[in-house]
Amino acid sequence: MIEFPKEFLWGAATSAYQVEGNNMFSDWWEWEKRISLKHLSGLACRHYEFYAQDFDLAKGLNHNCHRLSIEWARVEPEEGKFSGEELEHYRRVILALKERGLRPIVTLHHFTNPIWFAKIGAWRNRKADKYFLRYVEKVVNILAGEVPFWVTINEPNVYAYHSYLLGLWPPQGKSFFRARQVTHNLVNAHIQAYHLIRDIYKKNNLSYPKISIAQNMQAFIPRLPSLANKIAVYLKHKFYNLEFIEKLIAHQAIDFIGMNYYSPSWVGKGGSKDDPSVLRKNSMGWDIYPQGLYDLLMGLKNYNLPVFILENGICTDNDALRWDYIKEHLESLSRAMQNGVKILGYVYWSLLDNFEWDKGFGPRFGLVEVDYHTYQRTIRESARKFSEVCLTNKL
Ligand code: IFM
Repeated sequence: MIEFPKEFLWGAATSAYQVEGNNMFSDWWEWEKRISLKHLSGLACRHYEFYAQDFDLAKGLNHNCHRLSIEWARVEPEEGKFSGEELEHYRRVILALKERGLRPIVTLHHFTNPIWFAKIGAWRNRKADKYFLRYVEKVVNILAGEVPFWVTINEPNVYAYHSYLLGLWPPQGKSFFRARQVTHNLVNAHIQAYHLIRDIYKKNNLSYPKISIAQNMQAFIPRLPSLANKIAVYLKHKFYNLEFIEKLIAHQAIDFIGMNYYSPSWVGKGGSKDDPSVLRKNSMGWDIYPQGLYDLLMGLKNYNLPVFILENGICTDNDALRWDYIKEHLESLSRAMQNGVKILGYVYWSLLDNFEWDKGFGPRFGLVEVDYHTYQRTIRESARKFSEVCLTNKL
């Protein structure tokens, strides 16, 4: 039996655009329609209306924290014009979490932008950080004191690659230079937001919250252990997984390492003794490799910062596999803890089935199933098993 520390944080995550519905001032909304995406986000899970019921479910599942994001485009639908009503909505949302004993982990940017910001070049604009900071200031002024964990930017590496290098997400850029420029601007925006958030807490005599990003990390594995493959693995790990985090550490603008882990990534040519074809897969074809979580966590030990798993999850129609996935990743996590890695908590992606970006509503990541015709929620068996771990701190 594995035991986790008493103060360990357990929860699940969502992001505004993927669950709220009707985010019509966001760049994704406009883009989905323009390119005629097969499945439009539309009403998503109607979480904007049903957040209280959804938090009841999380509480009933013994979660003690919850991660969500604020939709910038709702709060600032037109440049410089902030919506008091939407700010008040998010204040109610955060209070609803707290009333249920769920500690809020709040993300300020999770892939989507206001349309007006997209029109001026979004994160390529030289003043992107200034626009972002103005929004951050409004939100944090309203929520300071209620939020113990802030995540400024979700998966900056995924965002930069998908939107500016691979051409998959709006604005469908395909330029290495642009992806680097955006990464640079995101780093700057985070550093300033970090200090701004702390200043606001200080001004209000509040103890400092913990601030980070949620960094997507992949376990890079060489197909054959050749020197060339090992060098490629080293470089990918350095630039994809660590670069952003290291810059924030160098600027002392990070309190913990927020980590999102899903799967490994095979590097180089040739066969492998861990042949990817023998690994189990999620419904989008990503390999399942819990050892990768352990390896990555051990690699973070030298930074001397606590780690918070802010996303780990599986899309599958096989709920027994979902539980195996959770259990095996928790085993890896516990092994890393026994070997000296300090871990604050584990947040499963996602509380609800939701809009999986360009893949639409097909992939089912939820602990809770969503019927997209009736919007009825049904708790999955894996959620109940996970809830036992959350209650007892034992696996
Ligand atoms: O759904 C996404 C989420 O928005 C960011 N992290 C990965 C998840 C699964 O692809």
